[in-house]
Amino acid sequence: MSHESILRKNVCPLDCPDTCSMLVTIRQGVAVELKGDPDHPFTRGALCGKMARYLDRVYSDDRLMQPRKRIGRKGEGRFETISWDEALATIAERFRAVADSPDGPQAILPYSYYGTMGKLQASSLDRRFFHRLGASLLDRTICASAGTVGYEYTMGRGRLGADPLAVPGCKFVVNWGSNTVNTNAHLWSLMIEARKRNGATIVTVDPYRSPTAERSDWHIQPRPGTDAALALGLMHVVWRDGLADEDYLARATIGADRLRKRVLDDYPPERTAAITGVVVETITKFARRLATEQPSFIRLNYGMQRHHGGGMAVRTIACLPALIGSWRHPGGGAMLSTSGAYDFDLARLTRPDLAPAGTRTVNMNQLGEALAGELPGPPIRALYVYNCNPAAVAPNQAKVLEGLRREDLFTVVHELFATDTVDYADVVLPATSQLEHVDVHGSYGHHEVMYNPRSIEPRGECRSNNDVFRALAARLGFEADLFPDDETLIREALDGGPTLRGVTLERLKEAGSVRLNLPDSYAPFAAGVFPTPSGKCEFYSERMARDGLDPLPTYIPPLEDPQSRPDLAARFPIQLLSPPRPQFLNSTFANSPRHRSRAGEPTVEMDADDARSRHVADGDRVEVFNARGSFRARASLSGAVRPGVAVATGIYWNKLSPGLSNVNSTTSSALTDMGGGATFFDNLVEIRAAAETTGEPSKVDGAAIGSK
Ligand SMILES: Nc1nc2c(c(=O)[nH]1)N[C@H]1C(S)=C(S)[C@@H](COP(=O)(O)OP(=O)(O)OC[C@H]3O[C@@H](n4cnc5c(=O)[nH]c(N)nc54)[C@H](O)[C@@H]3O)O[C@H]1N2
Ligand SMILES: Nc1nc2c(c(=O)[nH]1)N[C@H]1C(S)=C(S)[C@@H](COP(=O)(O)OP(=O)(O)OC[C@H]3O[C@@H](n4cnc5c(=O)[nH]c(N)nc54)[C@H](O)[C@@H]3O)O[C@H]1N2
Ligand code: SF4
Ligand SMILES: [Mo]
Repeated sequence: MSHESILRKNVCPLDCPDTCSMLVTIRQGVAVELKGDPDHPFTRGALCGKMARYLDRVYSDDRLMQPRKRIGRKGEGRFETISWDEALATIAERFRAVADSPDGPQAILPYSYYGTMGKLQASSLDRRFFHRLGASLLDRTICASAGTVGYEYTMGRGRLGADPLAVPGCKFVVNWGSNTVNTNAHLWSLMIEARKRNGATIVTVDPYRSPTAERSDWHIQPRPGTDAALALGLMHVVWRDGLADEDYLARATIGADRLRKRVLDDYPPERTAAITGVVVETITKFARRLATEQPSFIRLNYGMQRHHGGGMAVRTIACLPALIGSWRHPGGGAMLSTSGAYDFDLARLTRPDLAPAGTRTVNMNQLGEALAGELPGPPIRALYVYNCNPAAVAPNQAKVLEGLRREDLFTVVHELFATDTVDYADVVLPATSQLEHVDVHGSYGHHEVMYNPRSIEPRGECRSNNDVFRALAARLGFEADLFPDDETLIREALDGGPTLRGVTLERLKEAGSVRLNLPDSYAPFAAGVFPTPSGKCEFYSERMARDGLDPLPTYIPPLEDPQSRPDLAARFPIQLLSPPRPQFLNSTFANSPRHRSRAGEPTVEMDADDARSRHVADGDRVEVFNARGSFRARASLSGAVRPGVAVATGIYWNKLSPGLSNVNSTTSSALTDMGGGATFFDNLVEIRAAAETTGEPSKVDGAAIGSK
């Protein structure tokens, strides 16, 4: 038998802006090595520590290998193996029964996010299937929708921004609500290059001394959720001190006079300092350096979006580069996401036209409310979860779990592992890993299109998302031509707009990764033309006025903040942030033994005085709680937060956590000011010392996970 190795290029499927190219060595049908691809222009041969061990995950004994049906109570995780034929027949029969009942097909809810970012396995035949079925639509708001809407009001369609590859040419680099070191590691490398090459200063604006803040030259530590106020204070200094780029302002912006008046009247540094907790000297110095040390670059990320005023915060910060003229330079300006640069034909892939007119939309952040029947429309009687682990990641967890526990709810979960969500399924379907299915990827952190071949055969009886939707469509008698093979879908996706011209499946298969049709030195707003209704950067937005929002940038306080809610803070005085733990990708890897041992137990970082007054010492077990719920963690007094703030990084699985619940038992399902986004970080809690052992987590690698 031949022992020859084959080398394939695959794509990291995770919900991470870097979208790395991976070189996989296959020997006798088995992937034996996986490493970074040095030829990839953005990721340049390096994988992060999480994905370097992806083969452990692909070949894990804990993989779900066959369909299963529930034999225990919901949440217990007891199942027995069934055939695909029985699984598909059961689902088709139940969906048909619900669709034909007086509640109609809208009583069926798909629930997914980006367990894989692949265009095919994340949003193609799944959408066609549920549209054709007439199921409720899902608004996928759990991550990025507040900032997306806020940025687009200001900057226009496509959320275009600075070219990350040009960052090494910058002089002043800001991580604003971004833990770039861990969440966008390859951009961090380019920031370090800017520091080495130009002596660039790296600044991080974050209430938490994150790994990124620690490695930065300057850490600015505002109170959570006050970023818009800080940005308005910066604008005040810029205008007051004559540092605005008047030529760019006149040519490329609309509403500058009104904004100038507002910030000069309402946001003097003293008031800004009182709101943000950042001292006047810091505000002044930050404004002056950002304006004068050009090109300046702002990596705008998700930290500030997970507060009630998150959309307005992103919009407000997005006005800064136009005020100081940094869009003139390659690399200058701001970057939220590069995904809008991809002209994929998404409508053709997902076929929204197949959904009956007037179909209701459910906001995914309100899964608990939806399952409790508190939203308009028919009750949810069937739920189909894929690419997502809502029992662990969705806010207001107690309510979500209460809904998932409903005996009259028919739940399907398609997964690779027996997650917290799987434990509530009636039918569990085993999913393929990224090496076992075909896909095509864009990115939200660079400008390459990438092809992911099937490099190994599916393990066990695993099937890809698209394969399952093809099979279900056939069982329900849907038109076969709506559910073609994956290559046809890739060709349809690529047959899009100008940035994809010349990007073909053949080229992708040959090269693995192809740059979008964009100029090499990409500076989208150098000429001062924006894809907004006015053609300008909209400091004043008529559309916002029409949508009932303040048309000018403003500060919208968090819903749960001692300044805006002293009554609530009297009971729950601590603002809790819960960004990702570096070793996990959301809740992915939280069951992988190596990742877990590196991540350690759940922790909550607290201020030392806050701890002392609660009789808590470093390393003590504590309970973090509010009216919504509680979880357990070890106190860490590392000096990373100010008094009144705490950080519990996640996302741990409930069943693998001490106390059997994670941070989302405390988070709120209130929505952001725009975009219907989640407010995970807008969360007042109290912390108290807890007994050392209460509630043992399930074993990590043994039979206690799920039914195995
Ligand atoms: N290792 C790793 N990488 C990831 C992920 C992961 O789970 N693990 N998740 C991926 C996904 S899905 C996403 S969306 C991105 C998220 O990546 P980022 O955008 O970096 O988001 P977070 O890490 O959630 O938050 C960034 C920082 O914002 C801070 N922050 C919290 N509140 C505020 C605030 O009010 N103002 C400011 N200025 N900062 C605030 C947090 O303390 C945190 O350090 O990362 C992706 N990359
Ligand atoms: N408290 C708090 N909560 C948060 C966040 C936070 O910062 N704090 N972050 C939020 C953010 S930014 C996000 S994006 C969400 C993410 O939440 P999720 O989208 O749920 O992300 P993951 O936890 O990574 O779970 C994805 C699941 O998809 C599965 N999967 C992977 N590939 C496939 C496939 O091909 N097919 C199928 N069927 N399944 C697959 C994986 O095994 C994994 O269990 O969480 C949100 N929740
Ligand atoms: S998680 Fe992000 S950094 Fe890590 S390999 Fe995947 S794309 Fe690259
Ligand atoms: Mo996300």
